[in-house]
Amino acid sequence: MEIQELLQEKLGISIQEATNAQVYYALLQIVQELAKEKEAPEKKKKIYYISAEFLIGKLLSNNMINLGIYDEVRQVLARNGKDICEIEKVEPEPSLGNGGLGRLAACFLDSIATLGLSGDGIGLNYHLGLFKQEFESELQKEMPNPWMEEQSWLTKTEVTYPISFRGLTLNSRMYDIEVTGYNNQTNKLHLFDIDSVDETIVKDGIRFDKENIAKNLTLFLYPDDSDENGRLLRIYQQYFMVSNGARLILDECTARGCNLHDLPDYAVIQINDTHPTMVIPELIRLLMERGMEMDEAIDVVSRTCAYTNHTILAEALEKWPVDYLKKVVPQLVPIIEVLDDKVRRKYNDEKVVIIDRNDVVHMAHIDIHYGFSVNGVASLHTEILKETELRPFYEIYPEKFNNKTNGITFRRWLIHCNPRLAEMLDRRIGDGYRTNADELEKLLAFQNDENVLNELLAVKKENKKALCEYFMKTQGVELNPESIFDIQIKRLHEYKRQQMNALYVIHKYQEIKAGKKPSTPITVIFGAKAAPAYVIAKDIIHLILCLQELINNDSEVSPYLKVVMVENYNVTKAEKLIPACDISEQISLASKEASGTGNMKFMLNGALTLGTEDGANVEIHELVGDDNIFVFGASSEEVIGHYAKADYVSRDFYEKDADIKAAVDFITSQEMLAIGQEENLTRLKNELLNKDWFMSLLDFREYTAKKEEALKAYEDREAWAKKMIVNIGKAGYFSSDRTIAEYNRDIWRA
Ligand code: 26V
Repeated sequence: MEIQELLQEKLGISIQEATNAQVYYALLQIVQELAKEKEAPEKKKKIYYISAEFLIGKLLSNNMINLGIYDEVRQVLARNGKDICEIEKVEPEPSLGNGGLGRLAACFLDSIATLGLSGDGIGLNYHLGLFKQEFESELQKEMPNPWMEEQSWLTKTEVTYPISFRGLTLNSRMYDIEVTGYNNQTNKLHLFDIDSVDETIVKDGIRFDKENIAKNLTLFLYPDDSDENGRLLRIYQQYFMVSNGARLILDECTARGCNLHDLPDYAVIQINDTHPTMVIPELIRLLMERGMEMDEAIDVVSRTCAYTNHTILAEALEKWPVDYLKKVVPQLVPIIEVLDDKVRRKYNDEKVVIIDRNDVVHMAHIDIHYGFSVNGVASLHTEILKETELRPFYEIYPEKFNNKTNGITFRRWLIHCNPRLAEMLDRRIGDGYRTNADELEKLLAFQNDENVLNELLAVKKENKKALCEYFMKTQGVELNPESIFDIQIKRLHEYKRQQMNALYVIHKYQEIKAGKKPSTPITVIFGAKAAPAYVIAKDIIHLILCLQELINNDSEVSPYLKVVMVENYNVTKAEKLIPACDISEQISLASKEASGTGNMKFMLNGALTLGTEDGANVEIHELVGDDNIFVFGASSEEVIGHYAKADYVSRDFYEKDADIKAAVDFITSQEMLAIGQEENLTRLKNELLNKDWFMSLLDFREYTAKKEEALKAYEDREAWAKKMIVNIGKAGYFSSDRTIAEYNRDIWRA
């Protein structure tokens, strides 16, 4: 049936008469039915990607693109006076992740289906996604972020398991979301839940009773873990996820004819960071329950599980006190003790033990000893793991370590979010790049073609205008599309150094006040959520919002410089911001950003990177060459050296550099105190002066100099457009199809 008829039939009234919401729900049903038809028969070996986060974003348009009906639907709607963008707005965004790690999981599911691999996601059905961010008096306020509706992408299944905790058994239920591949099969995302979650226990923003597990287990993504009850709830969530996952995997493999002794021939489990690590002892436990000897169970599980590390930040590497595990999942403790005992006997090295002398369980150590693969997410990151962070493990198991540089799905991050660019590419180089990302290289042939260069600049201009309209409508902020759009959007964390960018803004403000006006106006855009208990991160947001208020209302400065912080930054907003960006801020302290994936999205959409030699920036640099990226700052070796010698003193930089001093002092100036809170601003200033753990002041000079260079380069529009071409042309490497093909070649072999 034609789409027009299908839609009409579902609606029961004419498309013209229907509301946007009615059209959305009708399309949702149609897409679900079409997706279902493409569910592929399972192969013998199946990939299970288990993750606490799947930051899937809105699904309607993405699914329609993957099913090949997007253009037809858009035209049908347009013929009937409906705008597809308005229909998209009806869909709530499921924010089931924090940032890169969760979005990566979503991109990977897309690519697994697109490559025709048999592979599903396993996670949790959080009722409230990452909090909704509101700004009030220049401060972040956290509000609940519901996304589930009567009719949604979730399909309730009959799969349910009794999951036991100490003194409590809860019956789970599995919900499925169809994962469409681009012109290919449909796989599934399985999200586990309980029926008894009670959203009414949330009070006063996002506070809730952390002890009522039957009501709160899957209520929130990342409940605040700044107190013990919060941390225990995390363990409840993690165990619930992996116990359900493990049971599902065993049941499915058995149904496919597996006798459990040969589990590794039927399943491979990719453990996304340490949140799902308990799947290892849980699987061992379940296999023993089904009659397997412990040693064999350990061996079978070790050949089935593979681990991805996503960070080297010590505070993010999970460690649980044995006491916590005893309080929640006592059944796992004897197993973890045996796993530890084996390690101790074999290696006699305190650095690689599982339970340390303080009775704390190092989750990553379980993964490394009892998994068959350990991978980092960009080549620098993997090298740092091997040489520094996980060196004792690399010495034991060199063969387990491998690198899988992250990637992004081009369906969402080009075809959907930037239709103007996609249309131009189709016309200029054909649409082969949509399935074979390397074909973007064909664009490189146009580096000296004035028409193509102009066309590319025109596309960017249109995207910037669209973003201006969006800001006007949503936040009432007027932006100048003729200005340079300099964008930093990512989780708020000190290592990502939004504070260094804010110091640049202050510096620029001071220069303009002193009469040094930039020849092209600059718009600095931020978007970030700060973890609710992360005090300094919230202070940084406060600083940025105060600067926004001060600068945008200063008629002497605002024609040349504007600052905006996007409220409630999420996937949907990223899709609007990225196509409109000129300068992509990737300024983490070298060695700290495992990979970054925003950097890839910006590059693909023709923004130029201003960044440190960190994470995947290093690979972007290698691909585009020195002339097409703006690189600055201390190298990862220097930084690691500073930490080792503890010889970085931020105050020295403050005292010997007048610009740094002036910018830092400005944080608590009269102008700022008139707008902001003294407590927050003073705390932040003191942090920079006395600690500056992520060395913003160390790199500030080079950063401002490099940014000036980028702003200058922007003025030569033709030369800039050539750089854009090189960035887009070389972005093919960062397709998650490439990443997934590598996972499958080297790890999964499915
Ligand atoms: C988590 C937390 C939670 C507690 C507060 C401090 C903190 C700091 C960092 C993290 C990161 C957890 C792991 C993570 O999200 N890693 C990200 O993974 C992306 C996908 O591989 C990668 O692109 C990012 O560079 C990396 O930060």
